[in-house]
Amino acid sequence: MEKEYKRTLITSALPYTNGPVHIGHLAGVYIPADIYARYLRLAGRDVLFVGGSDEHGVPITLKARAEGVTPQDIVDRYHKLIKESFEGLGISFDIYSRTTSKVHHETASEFFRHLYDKGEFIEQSSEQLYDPEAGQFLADRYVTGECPHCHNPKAYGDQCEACGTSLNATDLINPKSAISGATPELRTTRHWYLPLDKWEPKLRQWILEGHKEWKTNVYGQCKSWLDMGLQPRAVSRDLSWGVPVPVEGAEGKVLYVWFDAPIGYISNTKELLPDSWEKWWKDPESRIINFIGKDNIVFHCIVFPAMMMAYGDGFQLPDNVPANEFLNLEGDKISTSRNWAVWLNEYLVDFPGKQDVLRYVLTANAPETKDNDFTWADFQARNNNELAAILGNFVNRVTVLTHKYYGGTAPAAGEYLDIDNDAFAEMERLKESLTSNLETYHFREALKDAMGIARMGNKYLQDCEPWKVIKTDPERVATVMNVCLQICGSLAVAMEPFMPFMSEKLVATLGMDKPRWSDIARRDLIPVGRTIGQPELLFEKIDDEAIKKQTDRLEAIKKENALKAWQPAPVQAECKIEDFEKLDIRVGTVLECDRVKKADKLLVFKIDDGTGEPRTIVSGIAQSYRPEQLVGKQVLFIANLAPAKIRGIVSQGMILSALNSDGKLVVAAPSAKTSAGAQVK
Ligand code: B3M
Ligand code: ZN
Repeated sequence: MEKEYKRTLITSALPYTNGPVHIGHLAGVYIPADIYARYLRLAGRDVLFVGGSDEHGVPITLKARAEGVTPQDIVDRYHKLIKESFEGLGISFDIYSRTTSKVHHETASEFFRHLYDKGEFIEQSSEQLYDPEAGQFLADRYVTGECPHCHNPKAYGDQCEACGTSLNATDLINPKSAISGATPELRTTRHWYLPLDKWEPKLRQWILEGHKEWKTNVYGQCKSWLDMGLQPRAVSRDLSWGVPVPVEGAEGKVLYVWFDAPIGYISNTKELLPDSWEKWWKDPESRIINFIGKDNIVFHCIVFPAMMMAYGDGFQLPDNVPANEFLNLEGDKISTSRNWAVWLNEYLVDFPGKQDVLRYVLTANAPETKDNDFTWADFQARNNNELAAILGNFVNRVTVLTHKYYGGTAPAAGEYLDIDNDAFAEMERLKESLTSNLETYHFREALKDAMGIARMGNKYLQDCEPWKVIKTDPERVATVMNVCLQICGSLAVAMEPFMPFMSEKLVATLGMDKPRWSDIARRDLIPVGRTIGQPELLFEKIDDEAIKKQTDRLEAIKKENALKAWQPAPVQAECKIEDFEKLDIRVGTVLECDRVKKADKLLVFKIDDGTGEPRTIVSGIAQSYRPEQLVGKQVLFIANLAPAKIRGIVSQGMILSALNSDGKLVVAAPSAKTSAGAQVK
């Protein structure tokens, strides 16, 4: 039998405030955490759901530098944006605070100081990369270079995103400063290290023996870390942005962002409950669940637990860390720096009132066991074919018929037939499966169960055909409609964790009290005589135009990114002046220009080359120019190229053009009107 806990503390990873949150964050962390919190609350359990912004770390200072503002400006901007958009999506945090708060600085500082006083750190000097131009040490993302493992040329000083390896800045091949571009030099500096190796046996015991029930991706990553052997890890940095190291002689040093950020969970609990926070962290009858993405596993399962073990004083380790894999967007990795994302704040503007649709799609397609892909086509299909056609349609038919037959008052059920009893039994079965999937963090499956209630309702209604039976057996119809209303009521409860906005509407339409989990599958949830509100559409169809707007935007970003990534081709092997002089390049004026039939790349030109006899040239630039754009223009052409037959036309030369970064050809031309036939020297 699973242990019954008195209370559950749910945390969700603290997003960095260097950009807005996107669908990857939502699908991986915030929606699952919110579903779980909402479910536990409905089930009457004592829950605390803690979130907040992670406002330290190098990416924030780099962004500030790039914009010429202070790091505080950056975190203020994104903290506000992120907090508001979470609210907009109905993420039901009990507190959403930030790591620049006073409480957090004090808490993190005290945490470090306590470990320091207990002698839990190793103090060590080492050689670190230093930027002589910027006059500072280069921690983490301040350096880029080649990954020593996979040779990705753009690895960061703390991690290679291509192969996922976590790195030390000094591991990089050909390191470059992200501040000045300078090649860093090595200088000696002193730091504090947490000896993870000291905690290895305890961590092994706790995870590998004690938590075999963890998700395989989480358990597997922990096991491979532990099997590789743990090393001491530096917990301070030579930076100015962060929580200052609270030790004498540590000027210019701050806590490593991954040391202070998880303490943020504690600080935020403390900020909300200054007098009773400890019971959530230290009472063995409480349990802690950390919702995170897969790139955060090591910090939550190894580093933070080691910090807590070192701290002692009854701090409990997480009971589970249900980390998700990654969500891709239209087949490509989501990336803040490449703007390849669907941003929550923009979604809320583009699709007002459709928060539940995003919540639904991201849950139905959640990357629980493997990376998954979000596409706008799937988003539209799930809205139109599932939410509107199944769930919305069922509720709508039931409310319409209740108004039509009973003036909007819930009718009494007569004697139940098998089909009615089966409907309740099926709901009971779905409720059980739904509950057990929620308890074990299988939210995709849980959502399928909840949708199963709507599918079942549709089928029941279809099988019972009240619109036919009403003519012959109105009493039977009263029973059927009563059962249908109970199914609607159950849906309002079962869907609440996933789609709270639609649930709230449905609860109001059905005149229900505050829903409780135990209400699902009840036969008397909607009592006889209850006034049912007017039918309203829970989900509208989403049309192609709205989807095209989104895919066009992504298309434009893709082009922009290709442009940014463009680099000139390497310079060809050296040639002699004599080689160049062999080419006779001249100015010509375009007299005529036409498409070449059945060749979509070719244009055929008549060029005035000054001889009085028009010259014919075929050129492969039809995808960059329409013929009429070129008539009357001057071009440069090679006059002494051996004639060649192209599509039956003899081409006497070649028009010069440059291949632009956007893939289009641009015709080379003299900068001022020039005599036809003039030679380029
Ligand atoms: N800010 C990393 C991230 O957003 C980090 C999480 C901190 S959780 C304590 O991926
Ligand atoms: Zn790599």
